[in-house]
Amino acid sequence: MTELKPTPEDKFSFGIWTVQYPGRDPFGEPTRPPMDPIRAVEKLAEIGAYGINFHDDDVVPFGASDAERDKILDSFRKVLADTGLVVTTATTNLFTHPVFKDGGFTSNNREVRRYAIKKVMRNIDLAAELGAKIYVAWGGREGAESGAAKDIATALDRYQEAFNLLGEFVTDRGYDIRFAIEPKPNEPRGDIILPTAGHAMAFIETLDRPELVGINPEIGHEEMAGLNAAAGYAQALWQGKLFHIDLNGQSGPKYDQDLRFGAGNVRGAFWVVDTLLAGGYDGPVHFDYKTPRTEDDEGVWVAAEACMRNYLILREKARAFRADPEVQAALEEAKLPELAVPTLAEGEGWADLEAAPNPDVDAIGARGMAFERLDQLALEHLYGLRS
Ligand SMILES: [Mn+2]
Repeated sequence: MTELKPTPEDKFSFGIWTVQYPGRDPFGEPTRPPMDPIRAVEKLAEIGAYGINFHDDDVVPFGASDAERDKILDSFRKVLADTGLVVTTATTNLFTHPVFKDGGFTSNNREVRRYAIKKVMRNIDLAAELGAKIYVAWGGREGAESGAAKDIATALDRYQEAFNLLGEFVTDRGYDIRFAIEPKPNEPRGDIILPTAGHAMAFIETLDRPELVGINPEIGHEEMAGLNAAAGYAQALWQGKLFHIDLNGQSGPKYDQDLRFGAGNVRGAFWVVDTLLAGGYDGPVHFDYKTPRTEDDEGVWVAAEACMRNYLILREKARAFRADPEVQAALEEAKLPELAVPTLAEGEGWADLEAAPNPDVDAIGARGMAFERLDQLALEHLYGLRS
């Protein structure tokens, strides 16, 4: 096993809120003291992170005066310069303050919608100045708990209006920034609009500037919906829409566990890494998780380092899996190369197919697909029995 030390080429990036999370949950008060964003950045640099992502309110407290904001941002810029950490990504908090109780872009209250877009524009200005290339939009409060409370089609009109306006904003300002919508099925709302990667990608195609908008799928969010996260990542790559990723861990469809990457569904994590490598994803390898409230400050940094370490472990295992001659033979046996052959030959049309003889369906039906052997080889790589 090669040394599992993060390097800048790995592009590991963290939401600073991950390490700042003080352990507050719906049933209990924080178990850790607040963490200053400056310390979060310094420590992330120390453990080998390459970049960071932040919500406006993670750095500048909500409601701070302009003078306070300027002062805080000066020290934020300084710590970024001192540590060399890259701001890969930024995002807006449209969920904590009670004003956003019914959402930001899709709140029934028009004043809230106008304020939400303005809040995003203000932080995009900062994001652009700090060099962020991706602006994540997690609409956690865009949704409802009951049927008549939200007219979904009309709410989608407003969602579309917001992204069209923001696309115009970054274009007019000349910013090199693209948006990444982060789907989630529920929590904190009973049901959230754009609940899965598929819903989000379909929505994006309705926008004025679809090329400016992609998705930021989070492993846990896809698995909360009972979906295969790797398959969602694969489709996003296939559609050219995997603008950003949120890696974490989840154990099946239940509340949003936000475990460190590599915990929870380990097999799912292995296939996500395999998918990212196969698809040539080259954006930030970003972690979005919450250290459980059982942990103290030391545990926070154990979890942060473990995210990167687990990615490096799984990357090594995925590469070894793909390079294994037995795996290559098993892929052949399972007809994966044949899937890459177009169904019709060049020059053929439907009429040729109509005229073609039927295959020996009974013989084909009797033959096994040999997927079990292939999957067992993957598991043996994952379990450390092959390398
Ligand atoms: Mn989550």
